[in-house]
Amino acid sequence: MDSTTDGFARRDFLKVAGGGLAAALGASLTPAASAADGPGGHELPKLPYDYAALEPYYDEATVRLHHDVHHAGYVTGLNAAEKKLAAALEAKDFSDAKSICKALAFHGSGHILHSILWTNMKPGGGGDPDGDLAYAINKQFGTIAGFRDLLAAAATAVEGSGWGILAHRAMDNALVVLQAEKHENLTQWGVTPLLALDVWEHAYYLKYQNKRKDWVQAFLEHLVNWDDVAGRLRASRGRA
Ligand code: MN3
Repeated sequence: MDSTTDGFARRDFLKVAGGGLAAALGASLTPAASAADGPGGHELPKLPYDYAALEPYYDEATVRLHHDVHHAGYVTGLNAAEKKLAAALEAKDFSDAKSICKALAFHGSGHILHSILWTNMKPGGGGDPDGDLAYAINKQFGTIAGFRDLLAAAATAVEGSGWGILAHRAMDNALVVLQAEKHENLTQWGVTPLLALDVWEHAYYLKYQNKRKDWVQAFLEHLVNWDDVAGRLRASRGRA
């Protein structure tokens, strides 16, 4: 399937699926649940490659734990929060509204960003983006190298657990580089994440120990799937 055909198929699916989370998950991942499935129906997406496929830059043991335990935990947490919300609406009892909303933000954002992360990587990834994505990056940040250094610096410098993010801001068709602390803090309203680089210790500690910068470099040099990032940009522009 060439990328153009793939892009159309994804866009058609998104039109059908609708729903906020489906739209947020974006181009490359078929969301397991949309708003129509009701509260608590989210499922852990399958990896688009084998657990060991990203070796030696991303080790099998970390990928297994990261996907099967950590990402799964966010799906469970999001489903639990949605069920609590449904119960609160049913009972007209909103005394837990604060904790429910916090859980929706934390676990929902964790599920969304990890779903993007898996398709943002591929065996034999890395190199430079091309086509429309490269044009957009050059226009926004001056050079590809400058953008890469900015994203690496932002991701490496996240305070505590979080992410380095490249996002599309549909309001003015701009690209923005953001940090996320945890999964949900420091975002800018109205952006769609295109590239999500996980810098929680669980993402890299088994292999890279305390060398977060080495993980960030390995991700950008050997793992990132620019075709997926470009597909997400096309999809976000298509929704604008
Ligand atoms: Mn993670």
